[in-house]
Amino acid sequence: MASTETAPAEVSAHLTAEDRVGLLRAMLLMRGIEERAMTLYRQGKVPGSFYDGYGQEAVSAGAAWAMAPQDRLCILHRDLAAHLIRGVTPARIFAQYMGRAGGVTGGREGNVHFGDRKLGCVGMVSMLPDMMLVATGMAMAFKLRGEARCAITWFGDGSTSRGDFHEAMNWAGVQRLPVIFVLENNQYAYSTPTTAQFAVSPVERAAAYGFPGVQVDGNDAEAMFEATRQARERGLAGEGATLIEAVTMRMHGHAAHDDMKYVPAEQVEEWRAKDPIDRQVRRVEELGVDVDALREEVRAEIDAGVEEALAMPMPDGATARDQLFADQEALLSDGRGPWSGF
Ligand SMILES: Cc1ncc(C[n+]2csc(CCOP(=O)(O)OP(=O)(O)O)c2C)c(N)n1
Repeated sequence: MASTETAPAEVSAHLTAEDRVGLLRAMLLMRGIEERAMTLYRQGKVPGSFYDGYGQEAVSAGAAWAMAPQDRLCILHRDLAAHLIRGVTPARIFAQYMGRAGGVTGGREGNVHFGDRKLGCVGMVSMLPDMMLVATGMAMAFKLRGEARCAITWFGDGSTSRGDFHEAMNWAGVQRLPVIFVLENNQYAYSTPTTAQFAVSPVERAAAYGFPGVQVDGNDAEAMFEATRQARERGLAGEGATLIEAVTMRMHGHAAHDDMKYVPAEQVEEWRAKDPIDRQVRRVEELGVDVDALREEVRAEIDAGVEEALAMPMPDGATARDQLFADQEALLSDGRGPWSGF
């Protein structure tokens, strides 16, 4: 029976102390990398604009932590922690931002549009929210092949007003697909507030398509983990899709060029007090972990990553047309055993 639920706030029994520190580490890395990238952007080293997920780190970290290697992730531009958790290194990310040869796409895509197939991540499609359809299609393939795998994707509140959102939700519901939809409700779609976006809480829409919608504190990495873990279990048990509404706040402008003057200052201050990293720091400190040392370790990793990326060459123009189309033979024989290709 479809329902709308609120996820429990208590600590997940499925997280070890190491996991809890790992979640904090991933969020610190995400924030540190994006802050450094903004500086590189202002120095003219990152072409295009720059988009970040400041204040939303728990949404991608918590959800990605619940996924297994054989699962597939359609990651959006505000979800860097998911790439990090899958194993993309800071150096490759900085190189991607700067369009260098060593970036994930080797300079072939927009700076935040990337995905390393070998790590189970799909290159981002910019037309929002088409990644919902891609994730749904992958889940359909898993079901048809009888594979115990799940697909997950993230998208914003603005995306819920598009037809593709409803198409993906409908097909996932009709087919009871192992797919997890993470609605990153960060209160604004560019300058449009949610009050101008939907007349009902979007999480309630899941019921209309025959699967549960769960509202989660999106600034709580552990709650995000637990909600996603449960959604994944449902998917693998053949019980179908789940919509997770992660309630959070976009703490920076839409992109580097946007000063978000349209957001009331009190709203930003209110959410600053709910910072997802501060929250995880408090928990991890209770475990007796030296968070200053962890911050130092993360900073050193970022410094080394920037240095490595800055030393990389720009791509060779002669390779510009390489890797634009799938080579099916290579995809099916890339040595990843049963999870070759997607
Ligand atoms: C189909 C489509 N229309 C317009 C855009 C341009 N665009 C990029 S991001 C964005 C706002 C998205 O808002 P939301 O889905 O809430 O995500 P957020 O940026 O808040 O994370 C728009 C309109 C797009 N990428 N795709």
